[in-house]
Amino acid sequence: ESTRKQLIELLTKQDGHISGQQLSQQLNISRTAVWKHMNELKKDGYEIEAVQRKGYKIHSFPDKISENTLQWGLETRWMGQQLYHYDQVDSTQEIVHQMAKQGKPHGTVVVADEQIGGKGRMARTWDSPKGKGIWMSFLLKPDLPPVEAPQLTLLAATVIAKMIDERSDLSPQIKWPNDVLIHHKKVSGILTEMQAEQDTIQYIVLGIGMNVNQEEEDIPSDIRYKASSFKIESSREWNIQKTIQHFLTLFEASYDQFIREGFQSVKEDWETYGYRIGENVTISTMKETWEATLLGIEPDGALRARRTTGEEQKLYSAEIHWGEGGYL
Ligand code: BTX
Repeated sequence: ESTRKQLIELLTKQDGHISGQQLSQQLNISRTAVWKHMNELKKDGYEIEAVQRKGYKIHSFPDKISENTLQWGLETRWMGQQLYHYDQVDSTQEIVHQMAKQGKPHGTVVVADEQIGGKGRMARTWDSPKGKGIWMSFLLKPDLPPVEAPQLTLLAATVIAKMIDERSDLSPQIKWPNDVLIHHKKVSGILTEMQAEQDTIQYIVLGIGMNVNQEEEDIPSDIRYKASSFKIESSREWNIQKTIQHFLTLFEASYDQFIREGFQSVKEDWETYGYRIGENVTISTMKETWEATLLGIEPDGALRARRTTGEEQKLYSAEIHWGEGGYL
């Protein structure tokens, strides 16, 4: 693995070609081993030119995602240290649930190019077309009481918003609890599923869908009015591997801080991206629907709102909407 890394470094540093002889000397491996590594790299989507008597030259890095390319250059300590990539799955959530039962560690990540049974919340579906987005789930084993699990959803939303913010000129916003919006359209969703026993969390499967490179026509027509992608909103293609790696790095740092310092650190970040705070909206729960002003989030992540009667409320689960078609 480290030979491969060094090989890629040598190829990248060189302007022209680098001979098999030089590579074998510098890496301290046989010419045959060099050749085998080259074939592996090509399989992973690296474009490498081989010219007789001149040697090798790297032309492009892969767009094709693999476990290797995702882990290469990933500078996390625990997040994604075990990482699995699939071309097509029903849902990455299901795979991580199975892995949890097999005893896979905290921080295990599953990424798929395509989901044919992508899940949203409450039995809704999540459209996950091939190669157009990031469809991934992680296994987390926090030492927290089950009531605090929803805070991880807010944490994940904050990390997605921060990642978009750092990689573009866009201004992402978070609609409580779990939608990330750009220009008022949903570009990402989060699904948090928990396995708990009385007072302890056994594990959490945190699923994240990010619409990255969809064009207008890749988005199902019935949700086009409320859904978008990073590409549509920024008018450029995004590198999916780098976006995943950036996300995992930021997630690890935020998660560690959250565990160390509690929700306060997340709350501050969340508030910089909070959507429609201070505005009038319609709130629905299973029982009723009413008008309210969004006030912000509570120290525990619950939503705070004020009814038109003046009464203030703390909400742990609800849907927020406004105007016509404002339901995301
Ligand atoms: P949600 O229930 O908040 O949103 C689902 C609703 O969003 C759908 O009913 C539909 O109206 C709309 N929608 C469906 N697909 C998309 C899309 N691609 N972009 C924007 N809007 C859409 C949000 O649920 C939670 C989504 C989590 C998805 C991840 S992907 C990896 C992991 N595996 C899996 O099966 N789910 C999670």
